Amino acid sequence: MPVNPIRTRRWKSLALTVSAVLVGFTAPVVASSPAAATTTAYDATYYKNAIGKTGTSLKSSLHTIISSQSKISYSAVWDALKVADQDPNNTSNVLLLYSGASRSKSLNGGDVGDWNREHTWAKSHGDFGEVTGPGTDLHHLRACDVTINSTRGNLDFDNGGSTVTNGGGSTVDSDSFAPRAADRGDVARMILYMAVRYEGDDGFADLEPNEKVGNGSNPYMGKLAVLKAWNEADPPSAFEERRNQVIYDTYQHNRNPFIDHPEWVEAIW
Ligand SMILES: [Ca+2]
Ligand SMILES: [Ca+2]
Repeated sequence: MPVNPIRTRRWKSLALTVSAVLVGFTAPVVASSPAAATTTAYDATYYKNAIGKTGTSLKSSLHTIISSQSKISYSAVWDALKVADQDPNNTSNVLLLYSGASRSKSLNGGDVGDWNREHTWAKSHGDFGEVTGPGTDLHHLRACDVTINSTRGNLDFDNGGSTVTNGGGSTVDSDSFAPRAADRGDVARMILYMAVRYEGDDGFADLEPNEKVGNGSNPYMGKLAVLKAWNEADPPSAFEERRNQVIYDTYQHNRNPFIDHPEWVEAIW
């Protein structure tokens, strides 16, 4: 079910084509369109102070907007994920990040075959752990198969590697992990939410994307260029938009701006 009924999209490439014709030459054919410019039901309210901005000005405005939030404990994350990550085709199940598997909500735990709480921004990258804050922020916490969560570990994100068993098409090598195609945009938007939300002004590290793998315990996550491409290739789905709305309405009362406005990724980075 669409979350924002008045949400509309128009393609930047169309606008570029029109302007190119106006100045008298033919626009080149682009291989892949940039993320669609969007309008949402929240532009006149929640995002009012960010609309029209770009670059560091946009990032700063969004940081202020999304930093106003409620926070939940790590133990409360279990039940929140049972709501936020619910399988749209089976209300008894959650959908698992990276693999796309559907699994009973009751199988939360730490054993093989269970699902647990994946920190998409690995908690070692900035050492925020599981105390209330970035370690319990639902916008990057996702239900995930225990074994696949362990395979991902704290690896940075990049293309390539060998196929992960039961990973839905996810791949891994010694220094990076790539989710299945349908989760790549989700991961990019979660990582970039964290970069905007956490700026080092609230007792936690300033989280930022960079172009590296092997970031280890540094408060960085790579690779930015790959995450940007994933944001373009896998736009927000109904599942992702519902999840954003559930977190906003019920738990944290803040939003992931990149699910509402995926074109803001390019506007900032
Ligand atoms: Ca997706
Ligand atoms: Ca940051």
